[in-house]
Amino acid sequence: MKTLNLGILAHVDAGKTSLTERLLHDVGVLDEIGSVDAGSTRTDSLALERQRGITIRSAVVSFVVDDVTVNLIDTPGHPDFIAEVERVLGVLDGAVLVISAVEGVQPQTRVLMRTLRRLRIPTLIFVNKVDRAGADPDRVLRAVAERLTPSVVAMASVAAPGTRDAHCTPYGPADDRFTDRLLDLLAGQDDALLADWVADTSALPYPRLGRALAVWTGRALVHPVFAGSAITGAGVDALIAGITELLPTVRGDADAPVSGTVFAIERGPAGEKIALVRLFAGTIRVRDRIRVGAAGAALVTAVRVVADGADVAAASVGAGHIARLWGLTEARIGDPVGAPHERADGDRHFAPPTLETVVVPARPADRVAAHAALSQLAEQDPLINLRQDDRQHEMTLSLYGEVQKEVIQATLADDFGVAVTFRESSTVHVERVCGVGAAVEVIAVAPNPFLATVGLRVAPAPAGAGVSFRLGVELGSMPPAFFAAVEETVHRTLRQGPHGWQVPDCEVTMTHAGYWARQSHSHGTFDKSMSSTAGDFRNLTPLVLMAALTRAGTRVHEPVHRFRLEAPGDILGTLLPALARLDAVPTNTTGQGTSYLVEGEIPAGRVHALERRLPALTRGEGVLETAFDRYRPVRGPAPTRPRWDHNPLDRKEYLLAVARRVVGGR
Ligand SMILES: Nc1nc2c(ncn2[C@@H]2O[C@H](COP(=O)(O)OP(=O)(O)OP(=O)(O)O)[C@@H](O)[C@H]2O)c(=O)[nH]1
Ligand SMILES: [Mg+2]
Repeated sequence: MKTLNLGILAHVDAGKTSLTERLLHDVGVLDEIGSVDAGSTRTDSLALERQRGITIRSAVVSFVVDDVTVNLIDTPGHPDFIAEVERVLGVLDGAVLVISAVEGVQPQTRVLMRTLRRLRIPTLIFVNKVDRAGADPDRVLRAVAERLTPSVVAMASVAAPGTRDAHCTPYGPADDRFTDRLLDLLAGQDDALLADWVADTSALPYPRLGRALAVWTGRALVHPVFAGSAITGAGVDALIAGITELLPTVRGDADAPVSGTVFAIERGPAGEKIALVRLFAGTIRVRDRIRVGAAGAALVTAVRVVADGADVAAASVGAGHIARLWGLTEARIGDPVGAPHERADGDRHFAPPTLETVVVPARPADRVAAHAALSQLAEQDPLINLRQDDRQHEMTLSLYGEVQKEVIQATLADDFGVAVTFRESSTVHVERVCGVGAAVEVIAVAPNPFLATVGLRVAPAPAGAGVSFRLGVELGSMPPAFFAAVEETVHRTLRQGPHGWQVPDCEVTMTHAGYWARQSHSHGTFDKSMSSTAGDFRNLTPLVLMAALTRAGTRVHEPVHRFRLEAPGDILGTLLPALARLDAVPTNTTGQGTSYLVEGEIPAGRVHALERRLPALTRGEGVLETAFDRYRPVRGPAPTRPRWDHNPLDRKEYLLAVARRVVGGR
């Protein structure tokens, strides 16, 4: 049996969950079709999802069409839950990108499509809601070609769009205009096809075009566009055929060594940890011991797979599939299972959270319980990045937005019985390195209190490049454990640069290294005052790195979103000054009949204020979409963030270390 792990992605409310439900129904898994509005769908199963009518967690369901098992992952569309999408990207063989025929291409759609194309994930586009008033599939198709990618071809025509009777007819071999469009698109990619066509312009048989379409769709260079309605079912047959015929299925080698990846963590009814694993190769059986991440081998105590819409116990799971595994108590999201797989890249695909907030338990006595509960949530959602301030004992979370905050608050109350409030969210800035800077501290040379020589040079790196650590000294000049301590500490220290913000991208080169070899007292015990330890390197590295960073100079940058705001035309005179007061800068304003479309940039920290004021500003008629765009240098004085961690620039701690060293015999 072939397998296809398929993600359904889209902007919020495009109809992903409704489409998932429709697909499950049309392939015969569900007799009764559930509805998002009634809170009865298969994939929006959390109580909160049902109450709010939005998807919060990704959910996996499964069905079989012909000889293909499709594991379908319904993802959330709200930008606050983009981390859920991030985690499933690494396990997808293909995707359906849903776009509403009414709202059209949104900033979030562009973010998703850009990422799907960059990762070369074969993607079909589905223009949904053709039955809803205002649906205009042709306009959406043009917007797709202009704003997402020109490499698209419409696969069906829509009659009576915008009415309950809207229906879709797939194009076929008899439709010359369709085959011409196909040929145009494919000949741009496929040299052999082009050569055959040039040789005989009338004789390319349709099956050949169909095969070429599948090949280039499979390479994520061409995107067939389907249309229909998740609610009426129009056009869904053609989409199902497209999924099985145009997206590449996998047949992993079940006899190869085990190789997979953990892409989600859940908790079972008894609080036990459940790892969702995509297996690329090999077979995992109950009672197998398998290696997970850095934690070593663990015993698999149970396996459950999704099959035909249900979650069932299984004795094993084979290559290509997705399973829930019990027993992997140390597993974390992103961990390789068995041998690492080439697709497990561990890279960030979307921007990190741009807000943070302090969590305050309603009753001070709940602090420990709140921390334990948040730690469990952080395990399921590593990007919330829970941390505790060493001094104030405050708990801080990173967030994508206010809806995520409300969801965390409700989850803590409902699932853990802990009531919390949040301080007002603040913006997470980043620091970018301006120039090149170097610093060095030499062993036994004052004021260096540590038994280590560390020299570091920092240099800027392009946005998104990450932190790279290189050795400018001989690898053999020191024990590997000391180099590892320096490298680890470099990454840790860069979480807070000179202004207290993360330095996400820079090049760090170790220019000097030195240590004192292990010495023993005459009676044979280890003499700490004469022998370097990894701790010396861990303590010295932040001091040297911060000195180098300060010399290189860093500039604080703030996150900015792109916004798209539709508003009634007559209020433009009051809207634009109001936007200016929120630091929003319109870059484009276009009239659309009686309404206006304003596009522009707004600092991430002002998005929530704009959302709050929108109803009053636009008589409740405004529609706002925003998505993270980039970081830009802050204007005016750079905001600083207090240190939550060991402070490498803290004079007092530094002097204490010197004193300890003196007392310790140096
Ligand atoms: N008329 C019409 N309404 C639809 C269609 N698909 C979805 N809807 C409605 O649109 C709303 C959102 O649908 P969902 O399926 O929850 O959308 P979603 O993309 O899963 O939303 P999130 O997961 O929260 O991003 C619901 O009220 C649906 O009933 C459609 O094809 N036609
Ligand atoms: Mg949904």
